[in-house]
Amino acid sequence: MPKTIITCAITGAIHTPTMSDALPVTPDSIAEQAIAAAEAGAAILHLHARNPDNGAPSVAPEDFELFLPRIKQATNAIVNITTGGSPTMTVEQRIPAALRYSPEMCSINMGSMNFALHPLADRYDDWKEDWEEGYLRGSEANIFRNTFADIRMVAEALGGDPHNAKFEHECYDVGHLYNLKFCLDRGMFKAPIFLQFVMGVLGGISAEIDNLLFMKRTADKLFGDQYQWSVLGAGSQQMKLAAVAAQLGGHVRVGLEDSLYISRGELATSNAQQVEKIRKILELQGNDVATPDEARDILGLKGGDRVNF
Ligand code: KMH
Ligand code: ZN
Repeated sequence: MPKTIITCAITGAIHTPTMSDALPVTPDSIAEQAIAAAEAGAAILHLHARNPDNGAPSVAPEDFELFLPRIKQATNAIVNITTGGSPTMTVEQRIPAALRYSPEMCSINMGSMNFALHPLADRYDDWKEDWEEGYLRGSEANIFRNTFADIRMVAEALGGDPHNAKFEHECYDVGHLYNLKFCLDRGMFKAPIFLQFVMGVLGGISAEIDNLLFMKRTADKLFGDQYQWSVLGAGSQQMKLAAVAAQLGGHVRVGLEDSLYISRGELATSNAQQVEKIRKILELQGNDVATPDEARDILGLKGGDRVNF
């Protein structure tokens, strides 16, 4: 069985400050939690930025600057910069940070979709920041736009020289695997590709083991031995789907971007706590956890010395 790569997605753009005091939304807390997650066993850190004044999702390169060098100095972990930003933004708005900092990896979203967060808003009455409720409720009418032209633009901008970033292909449904196959056949991406099965977003496939098996069977059919895969279960199914994925030879993603909880009804105290939990589960079920350098080998990355931060 190959080693299992743990990705930790530190803050994202789904959850808002009211939902958990543990969600890192300041540059210091993003840096500290990312470093602790790496120390706990995460080989890859998937990073979004936040507006330092109010914790709103940000794609401004200068907001990434406030934590990227700190993380690089303190860890050997692979930095993966989002090009998903937040579902309300266009792809042109979402890629400048990746272009500026040239990370080893960045995400790429493999299809347009509803990306609905509005049911979350019904759970809270008092908001810490004035942007939160409108942001969540507005998602009911929003489309997360990732057309084939958008995908090609990100692939061309970041996949080849000078950046040579490896993509985390965010696939929120089975159709996104077919979108990726179409692009791969046209030479847009280099093998091995790294799939992230994103399960449990309202608008995408639900977080059920049966669906995971279907995603995996479809990927086997489309990509043969040319791919690595990982699972992100959004919300309550995070740990269960990660455990099953690793048993099937896949990699895992945890982190407060995807779930704020450590167990049913109990908020996680940090990203590192989730990494520690999945690491323990992996070790108990006989999966060896990959170091960052082992993850670089598995995914064919350019190396941590070839980033621009
Ligand atoms: N927020 C996740 C559901 C991205 O950053 O490109 C998907 C994600 C997208 O991580
Ligand atoms: Zn993300």
